[in-house]
Amino acid sequence: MTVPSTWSVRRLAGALGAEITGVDMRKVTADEVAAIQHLLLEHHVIFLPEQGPTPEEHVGFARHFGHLEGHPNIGRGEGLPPEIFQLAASQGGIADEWHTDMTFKESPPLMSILHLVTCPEFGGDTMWSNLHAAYDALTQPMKDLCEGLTALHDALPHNRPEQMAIHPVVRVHPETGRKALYVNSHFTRRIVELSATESELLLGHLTRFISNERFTVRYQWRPGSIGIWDNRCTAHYVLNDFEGERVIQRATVMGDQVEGATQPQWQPAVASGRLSAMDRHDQQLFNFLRDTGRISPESIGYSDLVPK
Ligand SMILES: O=C(O)CCC(=O)C(=O)O
Repeated sequence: MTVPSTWSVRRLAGALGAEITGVDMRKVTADEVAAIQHLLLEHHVIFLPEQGPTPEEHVGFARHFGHLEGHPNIGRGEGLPPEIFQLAASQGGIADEWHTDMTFKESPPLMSILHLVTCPEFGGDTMWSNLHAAYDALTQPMKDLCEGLTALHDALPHNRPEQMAIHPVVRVHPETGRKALYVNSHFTRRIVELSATESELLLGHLTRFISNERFTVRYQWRPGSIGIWDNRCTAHYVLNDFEGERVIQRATVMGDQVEGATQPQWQPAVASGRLSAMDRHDQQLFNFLRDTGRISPESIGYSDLVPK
């Protein structure tokens, strides 16, 4: 794959991220779309400065990469096309917790395309982390353990805890075959095969681990900049250190199929046998496993005691 000779690609950090200049997102050809996809696979998050598209141009560009959907839980903002959702800091729209987009969905977004519409005078940078690099940096015993685990993700941060999905803790990127540590502090709630207390410990460690500075890039926005990230191998976080307004609009490319490195190696760890006060910590996981037919209540012996 050759990148058009009129483009220039500048790497931004050792772990991930590149800024591409010379692109006009309003007029990309099929070859240029392929070049952007290629650069995204290489750098995981890429930035196109000085674009400033209208919402319709933003949608037109994003459509080159797949099927778009608005956000299921966050309103899109007055007068915007349904494929765009907006976060305005003045309305609490500051995503200052590490996350990968919508991992509470069975089939989460594979890619997100953000337009920085209103930029604060200072601060409000966004950080991304390379989840391949985080996986690669685990010790072999920890890799082996994590590869056999799955995790429950939910939309509790959107007041929709009933929206849940289970994903492998280590996933394989469908295009590159690389492994990634697929957990985040915003949406990942519980490791399925560990007890609640074990899960808390390991998830606490892993979600902190992915945000280690050596796996990250930090981008300083200008009005009109576009950021494009691969949700299959990155997580991101907004620095809530600015004053005044900050508005972003995002188009979200759907269609990811999450595949694990291996099948789960153990059974779900929900209480069995005699019930105790601690078992309430298993209730969300138990209900999801029961409602999705992954577990039969009889098999763990407490069907009636956990209300639907
Ligand atoms: O505001 C940003 O820079 C990132 C927004 C964000 O976290 C998201 O769109 O998921």
